[in-house]
Formats: sequence, C-alpha cells, structure tokens
Amino acid sequence: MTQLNLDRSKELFEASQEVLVGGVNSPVRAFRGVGGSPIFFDRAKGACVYDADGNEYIDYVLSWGPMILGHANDDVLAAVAASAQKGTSFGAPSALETSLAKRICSHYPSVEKLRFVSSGTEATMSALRLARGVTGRDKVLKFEGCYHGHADSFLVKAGSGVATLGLPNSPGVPSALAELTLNVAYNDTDAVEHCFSEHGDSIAAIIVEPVAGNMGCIPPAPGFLESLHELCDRHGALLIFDEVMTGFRIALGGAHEVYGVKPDITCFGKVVGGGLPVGAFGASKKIMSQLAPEGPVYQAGTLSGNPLAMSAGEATITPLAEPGFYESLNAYAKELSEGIVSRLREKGVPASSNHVGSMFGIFFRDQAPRNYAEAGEADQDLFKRFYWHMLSEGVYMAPSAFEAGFISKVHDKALLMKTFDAVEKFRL
Ligand code: HOZ
Repeated sequence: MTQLNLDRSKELFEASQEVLVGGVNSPVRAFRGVGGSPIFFDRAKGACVYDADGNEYIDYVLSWGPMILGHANDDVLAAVAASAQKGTSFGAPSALETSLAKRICSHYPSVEKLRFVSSGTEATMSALRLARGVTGRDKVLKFEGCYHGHADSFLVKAGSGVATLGLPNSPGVPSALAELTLNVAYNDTDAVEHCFSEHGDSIAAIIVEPVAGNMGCIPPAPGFLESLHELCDRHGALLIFDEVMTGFRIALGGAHEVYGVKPDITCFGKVVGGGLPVGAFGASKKIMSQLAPEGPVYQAGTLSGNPLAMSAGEATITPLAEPGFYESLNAYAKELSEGIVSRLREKGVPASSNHVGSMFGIFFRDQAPRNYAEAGEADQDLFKRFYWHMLSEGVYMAPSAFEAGFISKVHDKALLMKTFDAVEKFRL
C-alpha cells in the first residue's frame, strides 16, 4: 500500500475538533465508518478532489451526489458568478425560481407545482407535513435503512450516518412522534400490506427512496414501487418519492422515468442545486394548493429560491437534457462497479455490487443486499481495509459502507483504468 502523507489533514482535524462537534459538520464525514481521521479538502476540479496535503484523488463521492457535471464546472461557475454580481439573496421572488421550477416540472409529469427549500431534509420534512395536512392523518410508513434527512419523523431506523454510527434512533426525538413512524424492510411488499392492514386509516404517507442510497445502493425489486402506489391508492395514503439522490441522477426524469411510477409528492435535492444548497418538493396543483399561501399547511424559508442556488441548478440541469448525456455516465457506473467486484472476487474476496444509472454500491458479501438487514451483514472489516487501500492509491470513496457512490460526466476511461489498477493492488 502506498504511504500517503496526511499530516496537514491531521493538523486541521485537531484544530476543528476544538470548535466543531466531532471536528465536522455532518457525522459521516468524521470517518468513524472507516476509522482514522478525515481528509480535509482544499479544492476540487472535474472528477478529482485535492486534499490539504496536496494529494489528488479520483472522486466517487461527488459531494454525496450533486456534482453530476464534475467539480467546478465552467458553465456552473460562470452562472453563479454572474448571479452573485446581481446580489446573493433577495428574500423576495425572482424569475430564476420560475425558470428552474418549469424545467424540473417538465421532466417530472406528476409534479405540476413546486416549492423550493434549502436542503433535502427540508424537502422531505415539508412533504410529510403536507401529506399529513392533506390527508388529516398522522402516521408515516418508511423503510429500514432509508434516510430522508434528519427531521424528527425520519430518525427512526434510518440509514446513512445513523446507520454508520449504529444509532437505531436519536435521543431528542419525542417518543410520541417516533411512534407515528412505522418501519418495514425495504423491498418487502407483504410487510407494507400488513402495516396497512393494522394502521391503514391512520397512515398519511409512505415515503421511500425509489432507489435506496443510504444503505449502500439498493434498487427496488421488480414491482415493489408499483405495489406501494397501489396500496397507497387503496388506503387513501399519499406516496412520497424521496428523489433527493435519484432525481436527475439515475435519469433525467429520475425514478419516475426509470420505473414508470408516478408518486403523489416528489422531493428533490442534490443535483437540482448543482452543488449549492437547494431542495424542492412538488406535486399536483391540487395537493400543492394546500400549502401556504394558497392553503393552510405552513412552510417558509429566508434563503428558499436563493438566486445563486437557482442559477447553479439551472446551469447544471440544462446540459443533462442533451441527447446521450446519461448513456456514458451510466455505462461507467456499470463497468466500474462490476469491474471492481470481478477483480476482488479473483482475489477470493467476497464482493457484490449494485448500480442504477450513475449510482453504485460495492458490498463485501457474496450477494448484493436487498434491504438494510442484508446490507448490515457485509464484512465491515474488509470494507475498511479496502477503503484505506483505495485512498492510498488515490481513489476517494464514501467513508461509510452505508452510502452510495456517484459518477460524473467527466469521469473518463483513464480514470476508470486507474481505479482498476488500484483495486488490482489490494491484498487480503
Ligand atoms: N447524508 C448525506 C449522505 N447520504 C450527507 C452526508 C454528509 O454530507 O456528510
């Protein structure tokens, strides 16, 4: 294994721990999922990130998904710079919001109207409030290992950092609220049916990551999303797709397009903000009319529709509609994930992978998992060793076995081969 110099990152981590909780601003970044101290970044360009010690890495995290065009894309930078010249926040409407909203709605037929917020967490939290307001019901059904941000109602058996740190639930979430969150295994339609038979008339919504991306990457089983739609319809509940990760990522039309299922409410984040803080939720005009100021369900935000974020989102999404944009991206994800696994298996390492569009997951177990329990059975020790090996060879992957990986438009064949060379050097 090549010896990396991480002295500066270590110094910066020492300093950050004095004033930032765990030295970070989001728990997964603390590297508790892989041990050791986190890498502090200095800059990023294209498919690569550069740390404070000057090491270069091929980046398969991409800020956890948004950077689909690669880091510091020239057009996105130009759009943000031009927008900044005109003011960084108005706290009042601008034409930029209408333009981006139109663009999003045009690719998601079930979304007729939108509300912009500043993060994926805000989008899912507000979508649930809207669903509760529309149905007059309180319960929400989610799936073990799915992560929908850190709002109270979702921090029950969640994925992502919660899974990484082994926290089943979070203190601070009132038990009376947590009791309204029902959890069943992802991809288990029978369990959903059973839940509806017990709580049917009090379930406001099912919320689901149509492709789970916070317990590694786990695709929906054939028919799973359709069955959720059908059960919601039958029981008068709303179906919420959390497309924060999958929206504009697995296809231009996200999971709507890939699986042909139209949810009642859709949440966006990540790619729609092009690397700036943006979230959004949207639905039919009828459902959205229940939101203030048209209706009584309240939701607001000082930086919602922020001009810099709208400009970055518009500049990011526009080229995604070019013919063939997703083909090469998705082919890379397939070749990468399958290529890593075949090389590991040749060495006798138990490994499997999933990929949907340009999202992927590598698992240290023979079979790719279908749910959170199976994802948890993967060999964590092997994952950690592989993680540090790849890092030392200049490949930056998510520092947790419970996160998905991502590809950008500028990941090319040379980087793919470099990644494979790194895998070849892995020793058990
Ligand atoms: N929960 C996000 C990843 N799935 C964000 C993690 C982070 O920014 O640290």
